[in-house]
Amino acid sequence: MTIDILMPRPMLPIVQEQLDANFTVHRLYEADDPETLLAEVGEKIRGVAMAFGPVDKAFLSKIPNAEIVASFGVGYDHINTDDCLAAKVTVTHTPDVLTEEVADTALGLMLMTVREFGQAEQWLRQGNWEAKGPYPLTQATLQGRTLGIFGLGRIGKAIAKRAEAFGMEIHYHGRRKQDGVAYPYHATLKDLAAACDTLMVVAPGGAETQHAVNAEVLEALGPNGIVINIGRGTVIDEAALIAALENGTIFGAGLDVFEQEPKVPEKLLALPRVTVLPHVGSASQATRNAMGQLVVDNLKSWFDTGKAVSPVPEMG
Ligand code: NAP
Ligand code: 8YV
Repeated sequence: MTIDILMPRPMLPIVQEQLDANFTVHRLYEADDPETLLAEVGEKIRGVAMAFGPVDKAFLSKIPNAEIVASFGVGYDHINTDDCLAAKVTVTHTPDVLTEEVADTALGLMLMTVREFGQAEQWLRQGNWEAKGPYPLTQATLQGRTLGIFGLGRIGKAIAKRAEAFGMEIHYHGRRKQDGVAYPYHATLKDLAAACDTLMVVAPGGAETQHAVNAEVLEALGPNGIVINIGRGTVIDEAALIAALENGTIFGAGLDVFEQEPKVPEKLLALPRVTVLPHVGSASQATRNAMGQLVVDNLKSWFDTGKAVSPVPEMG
């Protein structure tokens, strides 16, 4: 007897092909009426393969026999893990396989922001180099900057390693000081911001970190301050960030993630020292395939052995 898997939205070919070969896959996005399909197949569903949520009590009530939600991505702020634990549903994610790729993107974004490479490229493409002369000298340089990392986890550490090679001094903030880490620790985010001029946000999203980077933190970062966000959009109060950039409270920002993706506020786009990327931190084919493979491996392992490969920490 085959096992029924729910796929609410399209996933990579590498995921679809392997799931089709091993399970019966119900694709909600192909149904004329997804709710009707869910009502028809909900009781049979034992596993879910997905990238975006929400996964909460209401969703789980429609798939009462589900055992596992295999999420594509390391961040799982779209999943209510308490509701999953209560429903005895295991949650898995895709850590590690994307760490180096996302750290590379973070460094690229930081360099682009500090040295205005995106704007300089536009200068050339729009014919200004020939017509008007060289791109203006950048007011900021990476040299001599101190990097404050908010969220010194897997990706944060990979960023720190790269930033050290660029000669940056590293500080960090998290919920606790980490054993064996020599970088100076700051017990509050405001203290971290005051100690650095470049704030790298790589903490997870969710209620605990919602708007942690607020007006007060930006004020502490100061007029040379540059914020880079490679973590989650919700961690920064976007309205406070726009105000801080408009008022010169901070110098610039580089953002891969936003509060209401794919919507990006016009006001942010209008600011001159802002670099924006469309959430591409892990977006190479090789890394996305590795993430997809881990989704498949989690589902196969769960139904073959009763154990998941990479459950989220809340699963114990
Ligand atoms: P991780 O290893 O779990 O690291 C997260 C770090 O954040 C930990 O050091 C943790 O330290 C800290 N942290 C967690 N909750 C916190 C809180 N409430 N307050 C303060 N610090 C907190 O995760 P990771 O693999 O590095 O991934 C980090 C995040 O990056 C993901 O959750 C995801 O949102 C984001 N991400 C984005 C992209 C992209 O494409 N832009 C790609 C991948 C990941 P403590 O436990 O000491 O607090
Ligand atoms: C993914 C990410 O693009 O892993 C994460 O947390 O943000 C990215 O790698 C995203 O999760 C895809 O849904």
